[in-house]
Amino acid sequence: MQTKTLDVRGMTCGHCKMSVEGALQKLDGVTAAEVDLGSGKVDVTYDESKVSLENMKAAVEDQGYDVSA
Ligand code: 9UX
Repeated sequence: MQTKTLDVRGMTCGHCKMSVEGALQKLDGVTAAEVDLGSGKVDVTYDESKVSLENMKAAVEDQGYDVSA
């Protein structure tokens, strides 16, 4: 298990938080995703044998946000 922090731009309201957390938590291998709206940081805990950083970034981008890690 591993934890990483993603930087997401464009999240401003609580719905953004829910969309991004939901999209990440839906991925097989992600066990926790927590958005901090103020900073745009997203802490994700995941099993690196099941899901990659690229998978997670793609899931966030699919929700319409720019992401870097
Ligand atoms: Mo809230 Mo986020 O109206 O893109 S869902 S700002």
